[in-house]
Amino acid sequence: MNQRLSQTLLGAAAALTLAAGTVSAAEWRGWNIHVPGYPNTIAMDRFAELVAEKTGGEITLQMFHGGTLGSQPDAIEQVRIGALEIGNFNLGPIGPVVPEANVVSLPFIFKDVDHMFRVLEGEGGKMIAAGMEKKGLVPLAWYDAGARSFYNSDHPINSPEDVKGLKVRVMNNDLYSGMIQQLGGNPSPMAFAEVYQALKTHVVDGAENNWPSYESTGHFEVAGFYSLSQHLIIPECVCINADVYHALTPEQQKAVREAAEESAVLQRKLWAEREKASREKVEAAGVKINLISDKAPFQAAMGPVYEKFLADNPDLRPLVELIQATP
Ligand code: GTR
Repeated sequence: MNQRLSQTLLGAAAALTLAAGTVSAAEWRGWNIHVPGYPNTIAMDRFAELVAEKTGGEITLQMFHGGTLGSQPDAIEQVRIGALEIGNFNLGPIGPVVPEANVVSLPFIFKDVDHMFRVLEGEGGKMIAAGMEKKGLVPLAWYDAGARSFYNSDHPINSPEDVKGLKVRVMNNDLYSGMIQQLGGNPSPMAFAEVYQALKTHVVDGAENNWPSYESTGHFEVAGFYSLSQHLIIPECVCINADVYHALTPEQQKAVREAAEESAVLQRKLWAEREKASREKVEAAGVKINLISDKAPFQAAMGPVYEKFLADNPDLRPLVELIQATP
């Protein structure tokens, strides 16, 4: 073979390899809001490893933690339009975009975390997933985010009267603003990353979250009264852009789903451990924790929140009733 011909052949082979490489290897980027060591952070890193393993390296996922790629509402938008492929989202900020997913943000709708998972694993979960998919998000698996309770820098909350006049940070979702208003407080929708400073400088008096987030953000250092209202139990998802998901081969879809489900098993185990550890840590730091012996007045105050939601979304009444009827 003369030199020119062999060079041409080599060039062609290189071009083919390159082309094959670009066609079959996808590089995804994923968003997560939490810090290193947080259950979701560890589980999303495991998800990334499993995606690579199970697709034989056809797909790789680079995770960006700590909200470095933007706030949660922005990241949800980015995954919807395909600027990012993957996100580990809380269904709270998804609610304003996906009415079906907003049902989980009705205060006190779930009896406890197990009830929430029973709903998600049944017909309710299918309806929520279908709603999300219509808006460009496919949930691959559900993560645990425990129950959210109120905390503030002023006094323990035992009854709705104790919320009166308090400025409380909420996630961006009108349901949460309505919830605080019904309790007589002033809601302040704000990005997660801004809450520590806002509490510290008394721009807000309080906020609400689960044990691990209350602890990992340092909010307990600046808002030392944690009152166990457990008013919201909101699931989180490993979500993928719908177009990206549907462009995968059936084998790849299976691999990616299995990877997400396996990461969820890990997340739920780590979550249970971290809830305990976080509570112990804030208790040792001097946080005053109080149980609320009677939650009925809080629940009763939510009547108008439910009524408005159902008036705005009459077609979601069956889903709300399905959840309430799920044992
Ligand atoms: C956390 C949740 C985050 C974010 C945050 C918040 O519990 O895991 O996704 O929603 O709460 O309050 O903004």
